[in-house]
Amino acid sequence: MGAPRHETAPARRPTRGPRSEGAAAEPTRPFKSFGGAARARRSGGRRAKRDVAGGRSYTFVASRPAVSVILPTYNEREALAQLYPRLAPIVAALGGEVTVVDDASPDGTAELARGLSGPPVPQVLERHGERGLASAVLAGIARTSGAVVVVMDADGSHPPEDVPALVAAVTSGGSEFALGSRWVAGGTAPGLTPLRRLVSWGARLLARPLSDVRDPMSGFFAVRRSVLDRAPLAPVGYKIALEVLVKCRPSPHLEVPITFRPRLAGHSKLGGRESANYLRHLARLYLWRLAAARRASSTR
Ligand SMILES: Nc1nc2c(ncn2[C@@H]2O[C@H](COP(=O)(O)OP(=O)(O)OP(=O)(O)O)[C@@H](O)[C@H]2O)c(=O)[nH]1
Ligand SMILES: [Mg+2]
Repeated sequence: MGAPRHETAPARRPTRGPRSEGAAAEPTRPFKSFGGAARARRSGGRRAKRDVAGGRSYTFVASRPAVSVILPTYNEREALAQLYPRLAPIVAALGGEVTVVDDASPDGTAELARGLSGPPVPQVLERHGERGLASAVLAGIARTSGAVVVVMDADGSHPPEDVPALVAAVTSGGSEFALGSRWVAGGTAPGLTPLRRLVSWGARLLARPLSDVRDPMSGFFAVRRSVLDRAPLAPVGYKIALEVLVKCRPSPHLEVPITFRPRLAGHSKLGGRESANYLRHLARLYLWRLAAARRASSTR
């Protein structure tokens, strides 16, 4: 078990969508380097170091993790402390890593995260002067290299016990994208109040023409990293899964039933602003779809 890896990012918005495994160019991202390990991840997750001892030469190769789990956090100190001991062994069994992306939470979430033990010990990316779930997730994706990316909330609503099923769906299961879903057979949402159910129903209705999934509002998913390179991702607000579904068109994709739990501790950051962001996001996705249809018909 090594020391916790962490870094601090200055306030700047990522300029591009996430990169796929094997991409060779250096990213134009404003993050301080992790050093050799970071360069190794960016260049495909491999680092060769030669060490000569007693006339013999050894080569050490750090392999790319199979799965990169991204945990965006804002004021989740207490919830993360409860979640991580459940999540870590599950991720370790998958050969994965965890990256916590915290936006300088006043409650000291980043500090707590840096003290979490593994394996895997989480990487902590702390952003200053920037807020936003979507940009936090994209920053986390850009700083990792696992062939499969898992995105989940850090408040315990998304059960870590469901991570293996999502990952299996995109590895051995043959899907490109697997969505943790509350609204397919076997899925439930005891964590939602009647009002939240109603809002969720309306929001799903608005997204219906964009995607055939039953739970486009879900923020719990696994995706093959290569899928994320198909389009520039720039979601407004919370709904990253919908952005990936519409712009990257993963095929086949499937929904895995989950039980959406009440948050373990702390408070929701979902408010009126996020509802407005959702409507803006939907409008952008409809325009994207329209432009894609026009491009397709003009090339015919
Ligand atoms: N880095 C970062 N993470 C955020 C931000 N806003 C929310 N999050 C995290 O994103 C996840 C989802 O946010 P929640 O507040 O739980 O939203 P929600 O799940 O829709 O709402 P509840 O069901 O009421 O919990 C949590 O892990 C939050 O800590 C943000 O601005 N920056
Ligand atoms: Mg939540």
